[in-house]
Amino acid sequence: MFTRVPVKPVRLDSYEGVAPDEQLAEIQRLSNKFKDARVLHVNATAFGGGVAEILSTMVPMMQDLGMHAEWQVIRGATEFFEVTKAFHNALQGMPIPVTQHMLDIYLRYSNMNADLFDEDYDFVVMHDPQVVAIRRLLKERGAGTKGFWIWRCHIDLTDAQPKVWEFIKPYVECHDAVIFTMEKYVKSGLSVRHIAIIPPAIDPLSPKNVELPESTIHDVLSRYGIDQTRPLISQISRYDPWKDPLGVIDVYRLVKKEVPELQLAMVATLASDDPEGIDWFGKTARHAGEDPDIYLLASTKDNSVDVNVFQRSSQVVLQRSKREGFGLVVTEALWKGTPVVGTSAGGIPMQVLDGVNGFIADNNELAAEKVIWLLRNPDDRIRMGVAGREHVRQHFLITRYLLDYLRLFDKLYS
Ligand code: UPG
Repeated sequence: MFTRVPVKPVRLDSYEGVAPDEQLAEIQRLSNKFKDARVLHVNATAFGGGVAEILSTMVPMMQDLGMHAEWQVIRGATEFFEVTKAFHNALQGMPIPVTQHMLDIYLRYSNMNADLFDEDYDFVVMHDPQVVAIRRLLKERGAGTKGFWIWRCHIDLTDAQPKVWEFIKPYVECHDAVIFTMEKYVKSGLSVRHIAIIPPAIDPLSPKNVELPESTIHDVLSRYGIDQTRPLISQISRYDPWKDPLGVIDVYRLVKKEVPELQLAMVATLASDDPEGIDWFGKTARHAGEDPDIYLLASTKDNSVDVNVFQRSSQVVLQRSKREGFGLVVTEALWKGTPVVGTSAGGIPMQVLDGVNGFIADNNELAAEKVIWLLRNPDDRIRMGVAGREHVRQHFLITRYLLDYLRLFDKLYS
């Protein structure tokens, strides 16, 4: 066994009246086929980042449907996570060198993790490149052959560096199905039995997304010293080159020329599988300089309520990503009725409908112009916020995501 992650129970009937009725009915109908199914989700970190966020709800939801669902994380040390972060960057298109030594480290840890796999499941869902090799390594030993194995790719592969993609491709192809967030991430020549396109989703009832009392909002903002009488914009994202934290500050500076009372909050966790986080935090802090209106937060523990507060009390949320598989932070902000000024990276335009619930702006000048417009037009901001929440309700709630998984399980069974 890898390391089991405990999850808090979730009841599906509590989503009645929040998620669309037809989704809930279809989940109940399909799940009858999978009562008692043994399902294992495996990823690299129990905390920090989008995958952990999704699994903390998806796994207990499956349990509530009667499945024996579990979440486990693989074991690894810094040298392994440095390599997997380099893979992640190369797969998102960064031209970084990948050496034989790095491939050796990757395979050594993957083999070590394969040694830990000792039970059979009906469905095993492996999340992201950190865990992609394990199935094939098991097969080579004549193990891990029971059940259906699914590889779930959370990242934007559009410009994947060929060397790294070609390295992982045979491992990907050892799965019975692969899930991508968008059609455009499917690499040509990939040979697997099932390819499913499933965008991720958020849990509307988690502490990160529920409505909050005014007193909580007030307390959190006061704790960080935010002036609640002045405008606030924020970006909630790991300190990571793909999230362009320096660009966020540049946009803020452009807006501040027109709106001098503006404040900026950047809110992040430091994930255990992301060794670059600290360096990028330092770079961001140096770029921010001495500006007292820039608030840089970096948490090493769950800060869901803080995230909730910043997403709902900012007038505008920024998402300046250069690559973004999907961007749960965008979904979360839209769900709270806050317009988002995003880029056209990856999954952002699926969520931010330009001029409807926010704006797509790829350069900093245009982004600043859109932020200024939103700050100066509160009625339009509210109208856009309502549209954003409804867009998420229809397409990006966890119930739809669960349903898509059940549909894939069903396809694999038949
Ligand atoms: N988060 C916190 N605290 C913070 C900052 C972030 O809890 O201080 C959460 C955030 O609320 C969100 C998650 O971390 O729930 C971040 O998810 P996301 O915005 O999706 O980014 P990544 O961590 O980079 O997740 C990867 C992909 C992303 C995709 C996600 C799920 O990069 O594009 O949406 O996986 O497929």
